[in-house]
Amino acid sequence: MSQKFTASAPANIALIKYWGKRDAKLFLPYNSSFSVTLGGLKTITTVQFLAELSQDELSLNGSVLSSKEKQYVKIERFLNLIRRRAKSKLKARVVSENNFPTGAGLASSASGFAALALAGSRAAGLKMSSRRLSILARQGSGSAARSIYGGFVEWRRGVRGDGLDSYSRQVFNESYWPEFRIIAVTVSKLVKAVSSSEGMANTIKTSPFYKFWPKRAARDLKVILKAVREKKFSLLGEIAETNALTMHALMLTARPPLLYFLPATISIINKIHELREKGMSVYFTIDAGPQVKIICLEKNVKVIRAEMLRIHGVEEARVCQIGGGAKLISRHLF
Ligand code: 2P0
Repeated sequence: MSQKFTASAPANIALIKYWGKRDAKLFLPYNSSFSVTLGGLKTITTVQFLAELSQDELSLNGSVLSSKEKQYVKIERFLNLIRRRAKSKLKARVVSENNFPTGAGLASSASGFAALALAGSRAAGLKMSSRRLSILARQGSGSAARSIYGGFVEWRRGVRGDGLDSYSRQVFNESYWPEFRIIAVTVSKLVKAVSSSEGMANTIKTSPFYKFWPKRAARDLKVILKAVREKKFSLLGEIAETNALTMHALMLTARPPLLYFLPATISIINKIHELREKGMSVYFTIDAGPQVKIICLEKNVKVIRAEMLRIHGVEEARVCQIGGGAKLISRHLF
């Protein structure tokens, strides 16, 4: 029997998107990406390896996963990476909970695999550096490589074939920009039809414009790093918004086309542009789903949130500050 470990890991939102794997098995991206860690949205996961188990026992948000489910297979494969490294054959009991509604379109695989990497590696007797944890988490879900750290985070694509140079680093910590806010606006709680993994693969294969993406993302990353360093909020917002729209433009040119927007998504975009025309510094970003994440400053949160809640189809608008990184906690889930 191994010791029980529990980790908490945050969700993150990419300001420069990760879109496309050059190696699908190792989750190696074509481009580096950049995110801000979301305070208050996290996954908590407890892991214990036990001799009495004949197979992994996984429970997510209160329901036990059957070994046939896609999610079970993904997590089992990830636990195998940890077992291989720890030279262990023991099966694990894993209980994991998000403190935000699942299926609400707020990325849960990033926080989920970051928490599992930390709790799982420690439960297996491994003590890994943050860099190693980022490399491990990446192999559960690419964006999880970024959820190891708090604040502003860059995931460098790396160039090696073995992925050992494809990990995240913290650019600035969570106290760097106290006025910075993200408002997560939910327009649909339905689970998306096409997963990010499938969407990426399809875009690479069929969009004639994908070849322009890695270079464009690299240029955007350079500019946004400078904008963060100099605290130029409007420049940061502009680049983030354009980068997200460029990613969606690629998706639209895939065959079959990938359209993640709902009518309310468009209404929100229009409202943000209207507020901007009136002089407010407010921007948005959108992932592979219909929800919108608004990038703004604390002084404008009240007005923006009220405007959002007036839009037909908007279900929720959750205000997030910049959050801290993954950490071990003492309150176990079993
Ligand atoms: C991102 N997304 O940078 C991008 C932008 C969605 C759009 O990372 O296939 O769940 O598991 O590596 O990390 C969501 O995709 O994909 C994502 P996999 P993941 O946040």
